Amino acid sequence: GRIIHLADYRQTDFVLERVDLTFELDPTETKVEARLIFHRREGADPSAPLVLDGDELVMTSLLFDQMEMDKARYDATPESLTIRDLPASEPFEITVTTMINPEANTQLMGLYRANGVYCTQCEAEGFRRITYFPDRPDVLAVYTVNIIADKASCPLLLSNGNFLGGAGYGEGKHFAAWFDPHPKPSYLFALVAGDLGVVEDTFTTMSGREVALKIYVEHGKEPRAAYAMDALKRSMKWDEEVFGREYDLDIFMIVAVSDFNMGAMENKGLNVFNDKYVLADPEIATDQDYANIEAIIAHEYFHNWTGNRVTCRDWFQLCLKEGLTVYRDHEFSADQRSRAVKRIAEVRHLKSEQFPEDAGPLAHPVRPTKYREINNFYTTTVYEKGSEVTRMIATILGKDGFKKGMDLYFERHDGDAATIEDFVKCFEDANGVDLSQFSLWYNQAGTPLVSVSSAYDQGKGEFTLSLEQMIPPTPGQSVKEPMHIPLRFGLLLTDGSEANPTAVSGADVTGDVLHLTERRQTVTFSGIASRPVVSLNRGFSAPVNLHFEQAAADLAHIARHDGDLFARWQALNDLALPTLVDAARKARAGEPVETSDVLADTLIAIAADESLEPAFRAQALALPSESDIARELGSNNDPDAIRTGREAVLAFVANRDPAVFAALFAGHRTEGAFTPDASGAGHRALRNAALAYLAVSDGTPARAAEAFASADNMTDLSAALTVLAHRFPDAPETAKALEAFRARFADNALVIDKWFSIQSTIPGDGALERVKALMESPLFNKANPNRVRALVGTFAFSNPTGFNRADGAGYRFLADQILEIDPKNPQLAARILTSMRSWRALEEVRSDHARNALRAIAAGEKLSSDVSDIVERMLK
Ligand code: B3K
Ligand code: ZN
Repeated sequence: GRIIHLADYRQTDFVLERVDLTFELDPTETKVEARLIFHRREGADPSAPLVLDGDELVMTSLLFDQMEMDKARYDATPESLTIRDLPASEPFEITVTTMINPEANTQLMGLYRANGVYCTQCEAEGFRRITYFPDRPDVLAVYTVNIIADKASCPLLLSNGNFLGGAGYGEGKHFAAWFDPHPKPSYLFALVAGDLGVVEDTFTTMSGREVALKIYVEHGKEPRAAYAMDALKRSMKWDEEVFGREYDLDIFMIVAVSDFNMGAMENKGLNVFNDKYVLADPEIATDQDYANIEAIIAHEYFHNWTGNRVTCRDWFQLCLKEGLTVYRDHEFSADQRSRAVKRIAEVRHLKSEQFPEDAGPLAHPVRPTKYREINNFYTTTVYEKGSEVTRMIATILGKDGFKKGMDLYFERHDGDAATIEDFVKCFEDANGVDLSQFSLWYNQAGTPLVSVSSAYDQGKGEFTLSLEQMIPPTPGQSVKEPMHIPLRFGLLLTDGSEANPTAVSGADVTGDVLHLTERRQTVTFSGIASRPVVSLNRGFSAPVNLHFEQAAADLAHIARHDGDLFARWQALNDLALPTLVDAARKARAGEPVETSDVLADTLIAIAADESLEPAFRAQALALPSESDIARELGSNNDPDAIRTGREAVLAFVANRDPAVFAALFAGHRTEGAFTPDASGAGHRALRNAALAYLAVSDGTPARAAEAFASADNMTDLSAALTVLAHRFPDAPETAKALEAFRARFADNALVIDKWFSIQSTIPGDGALERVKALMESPLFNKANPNRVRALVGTFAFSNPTGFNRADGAGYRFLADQILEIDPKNPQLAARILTSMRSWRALEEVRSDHARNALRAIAAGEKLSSDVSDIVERMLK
């Protein structure tokens, strides 16, 4: 495919005034009639042709102002429709009819049919698989949609906006008409038809309008949509209270489908969801599932303003809607749950997913300047780093300043297709500030490294911090400018209180935020009576790597005494990481691993501290992961040595004081009816964290088997099964539990996905054979994206030792899978392939095998542009 550049953006020559679509649905021969009214844009070239996008389209008729179009005036190929000799200024009407085959659409882009349900996915460029269209986000129009379908198999006919009416249509068919008064780009179009159950509710908006809420699920699963409905109502309320945003249609619908390439999609008034993010009850869903549902329901709902009312001018601006909307869903979840615990989870995720992306061959700016395949830019950089950039704006401007900027953004750009510059300008104008240096965060890829050293002068009562920033080179960007890095901080004294400097020089410090803006800065704090311990980058105010050699005792001090709970977790993490890195190095060299008393004792003290919330203590107990250690090591990685070292440290902690873990395990069992709230989830998380340590000190599966047998909810059940499978893969107790789990949930696809994931992440050399055997299971279904992700995706992304086997068999297996999946579902294939994004950081034997596997993929015949784009960037 050809490379698209941001710099080449230009407006369309024609303005689309309105769209009327009529669908005659049929599993293999669906007829789509699109009536499009255009006029030439003022000032546009009067001879320019109209060029519409298509993708695998078959056109059966073309009318110009209701009359058959002269063949000499157009060219139609499956990829485009070009029409010439069009009026200079007056409006004209094009009616184009296409025939499409929803059953054969295994890409799950455009209109497809899975499990008897017709459904669409149009973002980013799926609408062009339905009809010829100016399929780009800056073309906004009002849509009317007529749907005609078989009444028995499709009693339900849905599209965006408000329902206009429906009736019988003869021959067992019926029709429904929908009208969406809000101009929208084609990527927000949706159609759903089928036979589904519904859960209904209402929401009264802040101005007193009643909105009908409907969640459609498979018949019989209605009770499992209750939590999603509750989350939706809380989201609607929160967006009114916090962002002043009210819903704007009479109806809001969510449809849950089981075959979906992603999490969910924010189509106007008609969100389509992967059912994994809708369906829950205590028997089938873990606390994590509930938290995900809450976050994704909120995210898609929040898009109604950040994405739909204000959309993106072009796909380079994707973070305008995604980064901002992730920020909004993060804030929502923080308000619904424990803010500090939520932040810890976000930072863990950012570091384990985004930091590696930013450090490898797929690194790109939050706002890229070029792409070959836009589907490959729905990345953790655009989403999660994009959210962090928005968070930094809020940190720099403060709560009120941020709110003023957001209000101006909605006021100025409602109905627009906007850019990042438009967005940033609103914050500048509303606050009278200059954010030009800050804007580098959108344009420079790579995680900044901030190196810090400190000195204390007792005589002068002065404390100095020397800071230096370095932004590593990334593909296409070798030289970087210094950025504006806002670092929240505190100066902790020995008694746990905070020092209040009488003066600060060398940097702009506002409140508790230090603004690092130069390449090198030395900051002096005066009036400090005794040596303070710096708690830096509190709340992870900037998404950077810090190199700050703080003494273990200082980190332990922060971990035990900081007033900021997040900072306590971060200090614990900083305390653990060097020990784990050293352990990995020793294991690699075949030397005995050194453990750390300070680390173990600090961890255990926090775990046992009943004054702290259990969810926080559970997070504290989770040592940095194998991939965290790999990232810290940076290069020449041996995943086996990393695991061996980490296991030794973990065993040391487990055996330090097993009585503490036993007490936590016994004391935090949730009794009575299950509720998915954050507090119950915290108790379960702490109990299950303790169980994982106890399995190590016990050395036998008995306790986990007992926990499995007595679990009365999916969180405890799957946690016990994970401990059994990962710690005692060959024990008869494990085989028995896995079989009991399979038998009990065989007819529940979402739970069987867990059964596959738990087994695909069992560490060690046997993993690949296990995964291959599971692929032969009658429960495996390679046509279902959730199932493929659960088994193949989870193996490649989350089983470092199993996947990165020294003989390269894991990579060869993945290459075969990618080549098999790609012709059917390129997006799924490309996404799973990104699991190899850190291959260059592996030691030589493994990286050679990985390169060969990537080359085998690159040599594949008829690769999709999705996979070839990823594999070529990875090999570059
Ligand atoms: N906007 C969609 C993602 C679409 C992905 C297209 N490949 C879901 C979301 O971010 O809310
Ligand atoms: Zn989104």
